Amino acid sequence: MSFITRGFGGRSRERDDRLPPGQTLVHDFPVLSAGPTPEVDTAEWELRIVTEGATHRWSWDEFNALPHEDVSTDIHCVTHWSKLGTSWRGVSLDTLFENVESQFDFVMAHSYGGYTTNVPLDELLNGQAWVVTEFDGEPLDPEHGGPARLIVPHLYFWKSAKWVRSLVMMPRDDPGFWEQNGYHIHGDPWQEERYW
Ligand SMILES: Nc1nc2c(c(=O)[nH]1)N[C@H]1C(S)=C(S)[C@@H](COP(=O)(O)O)O[C@H]1N2
Ligand SMILES: [Mo]
Repeated sequence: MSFITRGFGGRSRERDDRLPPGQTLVHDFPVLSAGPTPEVDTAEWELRIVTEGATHRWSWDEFNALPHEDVSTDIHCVTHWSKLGTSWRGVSLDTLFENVESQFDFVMAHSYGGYTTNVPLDELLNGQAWVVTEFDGEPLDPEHGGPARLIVPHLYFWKSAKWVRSLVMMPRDDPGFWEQNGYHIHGDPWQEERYW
């Protein structure tokens, strides 16, 4: 699978295997934001997980004391760009959800600034999603979601809420901001779940 056939003018088999249908590679890092970049002060910042019974909260210091992981992953934007092998550092949602109990199966991610996006809980667990504070070994740029953003790299990148503030458990898969505006409820790039 990871065998690379690369020659003069040839194509990389590995690259082709990693590029979902309809996507084009980029080497820069485009910024896509529906509104202005919110100013988020880490002294005031908190991350919350809200269930039907409890609110779990982490201050910036508490969050930084959690076990962190380095994540290398491909990302795919619905506007047709993909970026391979991006490097992030943050806390796995498996860690954040360790002591969280809920009967609900769906999550709405809410951001500072008001953005929302919905994801089924089982697509955030088992090493599929992180709240990250670093990109390429540096603190995450505010325009890319700093101080902290969600990444859910196996889904189109609009599911990766920048400036994430809370993860709210929901009984149904209610649509978030882009999902209410015509984007697919699920967003798998390999199935081209772009719009609906
Ligand atoms: N809070 C918030 N998160 C967001 C967005 C946004 O507008 N606001 N845009 C989404 C979209 S459509 C994409 S493609 C990615 C872009 O992330 P980037 O600007 O770091 O490339 O962020 C996603 N997360
Ligand atoms: Mo996007």
